[in-house]
Amino acid sequence: MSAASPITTGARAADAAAVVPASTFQRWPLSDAARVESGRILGGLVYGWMEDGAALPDGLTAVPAPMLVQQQVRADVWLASGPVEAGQTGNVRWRHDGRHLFGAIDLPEDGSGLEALARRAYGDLFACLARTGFAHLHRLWNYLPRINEDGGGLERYRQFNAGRQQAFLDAGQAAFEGAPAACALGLHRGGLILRFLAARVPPQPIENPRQTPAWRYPADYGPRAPTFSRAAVVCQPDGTKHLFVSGTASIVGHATVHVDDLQAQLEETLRNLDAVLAEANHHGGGGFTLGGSDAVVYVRRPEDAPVLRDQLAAALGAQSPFLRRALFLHADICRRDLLLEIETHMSIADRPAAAVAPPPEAAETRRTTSLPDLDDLTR
Ligand code: 3EB
Repeated sequence: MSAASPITTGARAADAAAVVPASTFQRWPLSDAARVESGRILGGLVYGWMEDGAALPDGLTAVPAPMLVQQQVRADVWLASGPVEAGQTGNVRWRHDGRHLFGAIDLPEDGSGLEALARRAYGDLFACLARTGFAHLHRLWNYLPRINEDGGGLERYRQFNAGRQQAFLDAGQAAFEGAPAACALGLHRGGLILRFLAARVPPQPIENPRQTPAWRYPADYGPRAPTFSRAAVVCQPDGTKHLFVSGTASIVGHATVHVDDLQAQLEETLRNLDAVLAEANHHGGGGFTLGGSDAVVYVRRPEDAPVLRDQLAAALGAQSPFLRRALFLHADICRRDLLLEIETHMSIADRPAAAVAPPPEAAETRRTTSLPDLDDLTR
């Protein structure tokens, strides 16, 4: 395949890796990601990976939540733009290529409570950034068990928020305006799981005019506000642009809307995603589209996944690129009354051939979209 030719449907990741630009997330079946030459992967997240302890390709880290609707494990792979240096700072395993740093923390609960655990994890994270010189967080993935349970007078998510915000303040990092894009989900496996992407240049924080900034939520949602922006736009010197849209749900202002109404929560979430994309395009020079992005749909009740899939098909089209690429994962959302949350990300390369290339799994995804595998939806 010549370097200029677009990636055709059915191309394998190892071939794709030869032509796609580095420093963008590429969504592949794990089996394809495993074929990428060792050392070319900076980092990434493997969705649906439930095999504790089994080895993943260097740099790839598990998100141990079951896939719903279709079952093949998927990886969002960030290719390195040069030689990778790897190390460990405290509890952080990190890898960088001189431009980006991908880090991972997996901490078991030790009985000290989630506030202390989050503060310790984030303390190590910021120590890692200080040591390596990647001062700016772009995207954080937060996963914690039993997120909606009471942790001794305070919901565990709220304890987590307290420890997270304090660690940002301890490190002199932007805990309010300018916070990174993020998500926070409850998984049914693992302890405190953090994944993050940092760089030497700051991202541009994006807010949603339909929603109160999360860092300004009133105390009804906990003593310390969550620490994230609605999205982050990053413009690279080489012309590549990235958009990371945080977990987005059925919240208007600061209130959950459409309690117990799955379809209405999805519609409100799509309105919020549209609003965030419009802001990102306004501040980031345009080109970001929902259809061009790789989403994860987190679903509280597994039986809702095929319903959401059908509603997305009705709203966006059964063959919509968004739906063909989206992953559905089983997770608890950080407010008890939320049934779903959608996050997404997109890169725009300055190489148009790569930017418009379909993902290598497009044909397979189309097939599962019309013929869903519902095996793991039955409890
Ligand atoms: C919300 O809008 C829904 O605590 O890092 C979304 C994204 C949510 C990130 C976080 C929480 C977080 O408040 C929850």
